[in-house]
Amino acid sequence: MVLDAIMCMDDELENIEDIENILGAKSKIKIIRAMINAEDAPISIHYVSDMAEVAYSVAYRDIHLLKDSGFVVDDGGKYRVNRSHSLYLKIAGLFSQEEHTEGISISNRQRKDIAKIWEEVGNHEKAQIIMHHNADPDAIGSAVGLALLLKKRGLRVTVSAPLGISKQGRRVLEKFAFHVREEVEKNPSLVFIVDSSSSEQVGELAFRTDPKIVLIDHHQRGNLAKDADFTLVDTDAHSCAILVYRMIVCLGIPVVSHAAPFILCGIVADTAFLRIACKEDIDAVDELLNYVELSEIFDALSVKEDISERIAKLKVMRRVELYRIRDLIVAFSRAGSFESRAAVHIIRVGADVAVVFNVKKDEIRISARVRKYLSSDIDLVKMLKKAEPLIDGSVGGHAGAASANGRNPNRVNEVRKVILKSFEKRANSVSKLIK
Ligand SMILES: [Mn+2]
Repeated sequence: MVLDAIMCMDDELENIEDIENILGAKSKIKIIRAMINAEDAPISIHYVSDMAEVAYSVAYRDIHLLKDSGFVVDDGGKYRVNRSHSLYLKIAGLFSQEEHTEGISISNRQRKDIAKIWEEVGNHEKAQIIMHHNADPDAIGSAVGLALLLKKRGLRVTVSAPLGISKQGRRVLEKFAFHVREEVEKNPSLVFIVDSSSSEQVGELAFRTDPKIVLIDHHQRGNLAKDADFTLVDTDAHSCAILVYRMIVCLGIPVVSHAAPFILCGIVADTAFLRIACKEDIDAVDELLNYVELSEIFDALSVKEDISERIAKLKVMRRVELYRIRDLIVAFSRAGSFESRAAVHIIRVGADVAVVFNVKKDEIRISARVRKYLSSDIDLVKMLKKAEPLIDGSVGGHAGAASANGRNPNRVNEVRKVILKSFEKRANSVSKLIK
């Protein structure tokens, strides 16, 4: 009777999790696994409960339920799996597929997706890989890793960024020397799209042929997933590069030494320099660091700002006006552009609250930031709201990062006073630190 549900869904069973979902209890899976591992030998309930690491009472209950459904047979007070049961081969097959490779666990569903893609690759002589607009290190890491994998299979591969490459991306390509083109092949037979979910991200692809499309991505499924012929999509993956790494591991193709710097750049960049990395990411990094130094990766990902950006930041610092309210440092400044980035910069240098004005002839933009640990305490949206009538405009954003736009640029001094007044609750004296 427990297996009735499995029977109904026989065609859809792809992995152990599917059976778990139907049975609803992990204990039954453990028991079936223990009994299949015992092969033909009839075993006692005690033995099953030991092997499956479940309580005796649970083993007793589950074995009797499994017996009722015919999957387990009573053999003189001991029990064994019924090998002639219609689901036996299917379930035993699923268990034998559970395996781990080099610390990376790849689900059966993904193994199947990878196998299907690899089978299709065998029908082609060349491949076109496409990255999203302003291609970042993860797009590049996955595209190059994939390119090396396909080249090893004997395909001619073109990697293209039709809508440009980010500054960081360009640095990765220069440092580790890989050539990416802007143009996309007109007559491809096989196209891979990486790290993208919607067609807007890759632009219009005017193929003259009707190529097979393969999508490899870690974002929520968008229209690209719908239109693709094959997909390898895992929205839990932190990077697209780790999906390509899974492909390499799963297929056992020896390209890791060449692909390592690129895949590492993708993993490191998309995990915010490993701050949000999971065990799988760290295991992959551990393996890949056999081929390249981590400092090389960090160096490739650190982008030097151009001179105009640095001058703009320094000018903003020169115009800073500081106020001290007990232990709080509040900074005001002016910028001709990039006021939000200027506010972030002032916080980084040491202020607790930064407000930057961009005053134009008949327009004003205000950007405010607060140090992260204070954002539950200080609500910048509320703070700027009080200035709305003064600037004849409106406020948007979040407690920790807000901005305001207005049509009246002439009352900046009053705006500053209103903002400082909002800190009065904290202290009865506000002292200006530096003129
Ligand atoms: Mn990504």
